[in-house]
Amino acid sequence: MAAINPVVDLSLEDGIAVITSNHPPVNALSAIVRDGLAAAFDQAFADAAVKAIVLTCAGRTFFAGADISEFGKPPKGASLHALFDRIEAADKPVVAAIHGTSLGGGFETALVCHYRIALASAKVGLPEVKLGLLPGAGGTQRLPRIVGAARALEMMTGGAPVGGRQALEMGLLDELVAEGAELRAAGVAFARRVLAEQRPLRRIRTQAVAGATPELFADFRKKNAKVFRGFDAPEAIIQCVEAAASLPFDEGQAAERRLFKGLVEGVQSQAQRYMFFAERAAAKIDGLPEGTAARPVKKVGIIGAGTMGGGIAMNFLNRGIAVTIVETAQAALDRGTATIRKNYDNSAAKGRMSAADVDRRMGLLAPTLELATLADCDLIIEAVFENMAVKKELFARLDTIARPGAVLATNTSYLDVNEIAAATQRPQDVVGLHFFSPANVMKLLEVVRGAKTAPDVLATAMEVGKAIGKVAVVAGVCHGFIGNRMLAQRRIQADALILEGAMPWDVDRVAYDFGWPMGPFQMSDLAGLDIGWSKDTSKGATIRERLCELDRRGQKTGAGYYDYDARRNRSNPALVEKLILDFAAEKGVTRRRIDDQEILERLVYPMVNEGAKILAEGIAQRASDIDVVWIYGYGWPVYRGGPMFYADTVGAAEVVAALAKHKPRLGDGFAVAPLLEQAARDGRRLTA
Ligand code: 3H9
Repeated sequence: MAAINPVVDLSLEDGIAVITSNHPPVNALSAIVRDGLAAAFDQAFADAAVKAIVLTCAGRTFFAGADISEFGKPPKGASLHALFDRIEAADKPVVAAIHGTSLGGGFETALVCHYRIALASAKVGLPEVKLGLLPGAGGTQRLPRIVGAARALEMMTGGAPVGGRQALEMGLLDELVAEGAELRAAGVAFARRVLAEQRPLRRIRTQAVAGATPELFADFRKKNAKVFRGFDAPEAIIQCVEAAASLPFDEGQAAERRLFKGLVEGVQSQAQRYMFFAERAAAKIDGLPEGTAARPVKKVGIIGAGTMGGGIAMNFLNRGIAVTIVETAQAALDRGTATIRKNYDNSAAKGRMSAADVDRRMGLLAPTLELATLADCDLIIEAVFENMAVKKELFARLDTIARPGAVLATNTSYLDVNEIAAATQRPQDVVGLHFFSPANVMKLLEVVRGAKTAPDVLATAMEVGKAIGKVAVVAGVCHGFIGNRMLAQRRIQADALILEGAMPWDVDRVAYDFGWPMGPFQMSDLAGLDIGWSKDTSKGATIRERLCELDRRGQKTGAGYYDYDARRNRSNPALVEKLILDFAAEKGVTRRRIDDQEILERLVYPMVNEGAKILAEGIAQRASDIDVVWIYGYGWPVYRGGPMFYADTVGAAEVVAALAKHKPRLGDGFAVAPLLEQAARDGRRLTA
């Protein structure tokens, strides 16, 4: 074996050249890899003794794509496009031998080879859309030539990879290699067969695109309008497939390159690439001693079988982890258990799982009224009423029940985790696990680190999050942690805006157009306006309270800020408009016209400001963690990269100037965060 460079090797096995890349962790096609591949292919093409070439990778995977960290930087190293042109045009067969995840540019590399074989466990796909990109190395032109226009559109705008067997059926692969077999040897044997049988050199570029009709594209756009809303990449991908179907290959590829360039230089892809790394950075905990091992979690206890407790339980049941769920009354326990079953039955009815899957999950659930049953649990999560006294009493009892070393978690959304921990004799074992509703769906998990939380408890919380498919972010103790503390700022401004002159639907429209799935008032209607409200104590001190007093308590009562029909279609009631106008008059507020720009600035910038405080106080470890919280917990549009990244795209100076302009209206005690002011003064970014 001869080293071409530190990451690429070339070896010759009786007329077959094997080119191997070994660039951990995922064989991204970085400059050094491209340089090595270009030189290795040069050598193999020039060597008369080489009759065929096998391209393979060492380590955990075949090329997982272009090196994302190189985008946006000055180009260096050999060109991928030039390399691809030479491989495809070669007069010797080139076989890609794939294992692991062959994605994006990695799969495009395989697509320029004349043949592709893969381990059955391999996955292949073009996920660039998730980075706000399109497959920019010929993928948009080659994929439809293999799988047809319709399937190519689905695959590239969805971004999900397909497994080996399915890829074989779709014609993306020529042969599957049995698991356990040696892939390199299989590649060499395959190449020999190609030579022996004098198989033609298959160049995908010469094939036609099947099934591309004008209606297909029109229907596809229409069908997906809601999912694609706000994103640039899906439309660019559709245009590439149209080009593949209507233009000669080289012209189609030129269109692809032009559209790729537009995306890669645009702010959306910058934001989505930033989020790729932000999500991975969030898993890293500052100040954790090296080698801190998580505690094993095989059995979980959950206290509270309400919406939250039930949703949390489902996460574990889905992963085959046994759950004991505790309630105080049989009726509540039965209701909670029935809801879990109903959710699973609904999934089964939609074909997402089998009846046996439902039974398996329900078989792992042990409902009980006895708190003492939790004695053998490794992790106990409290999801009861949001009341400090109740939680403290519960944790004091848990202290006497839980086995030594069990992790005791609270799902509180706002309360002081240190105070809850202090109710036990083992504050080091207490941590916050803040799930977001619906807890079985939302990806975010805020892991709240108490002052005394032990390092291995924190590590356990992060591991558990990963095991149940969540994106876990560490937060420090404060009222509302990262997400809800910032949300409160948006809430304050939304309420002020409707008092000063806007209507709820104006505010919601601006929020929706910004990219949120819904605005603050729609969100309130969905959650219920009566959270924390009671008829007996209501003082009618806010618009929300007045709505509750009219039994307009949100969607559940068919009315809130909006009216809802039986199908939950919204309309803007004159009654609410009058209620707001009367309320404002009563408070002596002279209403004025508020433009959309002011609405947007007042919804978003106070959140950014709070984020800067959260960062300065060390409540969040890094600015990107705040963005991860907002993307995964609150539907912040990922193409805007989270509030802190968004502020950087606007510029800290501009944010500070807008806050100064609105200051008289931002509420008593509103102060610009020193960190934000500093960034504005120094022209620095908030995110790295
Ligand atoms: C593209 O190809 C464009 C072309 O069409 C056009 C070109 C002209 N680059 O996720 P993990 C790092 S766009 C750089 O934790 P897993 C990652 O940051 C690309 N770095 O592992 C992490 O670093 P750290 C299309 C990358 O086993 C480490 O590797 N391809 C890249 O859970 C481990 O990653 C994609 O979008 C990369 N491409 O999952 C695939 N990929 O340890 C993106 C990973 O410092 N990658 N890293 O935190 C993935 O989906 C997953 O990483 C993968 C492995 C499934 C491969």
